[in-house]
Amino acid sequence: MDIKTYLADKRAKVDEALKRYMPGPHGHAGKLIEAMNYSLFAGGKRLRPILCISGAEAVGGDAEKVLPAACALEMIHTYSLIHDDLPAMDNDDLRRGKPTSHKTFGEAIAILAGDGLLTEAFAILARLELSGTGAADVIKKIIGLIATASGWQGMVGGQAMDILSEGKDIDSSIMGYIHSHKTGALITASVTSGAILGGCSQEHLNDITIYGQKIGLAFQIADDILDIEGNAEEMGKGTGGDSKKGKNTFPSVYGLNESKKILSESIDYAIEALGRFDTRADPLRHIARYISERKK
Ligand code: GRG
Repeated sequence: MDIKTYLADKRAKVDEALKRYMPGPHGHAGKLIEAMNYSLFAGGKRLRPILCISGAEAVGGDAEKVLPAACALEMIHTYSLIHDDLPAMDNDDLRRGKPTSHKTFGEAIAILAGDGLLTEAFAILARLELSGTGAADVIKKIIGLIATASGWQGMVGGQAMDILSEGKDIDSSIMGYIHSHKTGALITASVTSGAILGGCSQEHLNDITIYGQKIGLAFQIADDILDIEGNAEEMGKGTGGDSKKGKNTFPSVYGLNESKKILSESIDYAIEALGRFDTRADPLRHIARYISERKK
């Protein structure tokens, strides 16, 4: 299979569905909706929604049925990027090749656009049963799983620890905590929620959870390496920011060569975890490779 064509095709499907979920600016919330759409449609890779779809397909599920959940995951991810870019956090000017939300709309509207996307995601998830996506107990399970992965036990917890440890020497256990939570938790929840909605067995869910954790780790290492070796224009955001801000990254803790080795081992491990899956999991296998080779 050609992974680039697969990703482009799925990205287009996710974009179409996101447009159905997000109205154009109107009424008194017009400016807020404009800010939500600005970041949502600024050109992300749509990795998390694609993982949700590929996770469902890997266990014989229907891609169309998981589209609403896939869109919700992208909304949560976009909220996290808007808030991460704020002056109180990373203070970044560029995201997805465009001025960040707070640069365009001001800090208050950027915060609220993030809040609006996060809460809308859960409104979409809560309506899944009505759209015929699955049974109530399955939907309840994935709402809990996505909420936990996004909140203090997941992404928000990792982000807090990342900020609290800036400029400090941290050991590998804190480093592992930060990245498995900040980046890994939502990536893992994306692929596992897709698999659950696709009707997977507990055995397959265990395997796919390991796959998610390993590609989540690989994704973060690749991101840290790109901050050193990447091309700012291609990536649509500045590079070199991690070391300027005294951030603890894989290269700063393990060195560049060791980081590349851990990256490659994580990808191999992720693919091995799918040993029990048939060819329907090939997109997941290709996505794992794509993560280590990505340029943006
Ligand atoms: C503010 C609660 C809160 C959390 C922020 C995701 C995150 C947590 C911060 C982003 C910081 C960062 C650059 C992390 C590295 C990995 C990462 C999540 C990169 C951005 O995700 P991509 O590459 O972005 O999937 P696109 O734009 O393609 O969707």
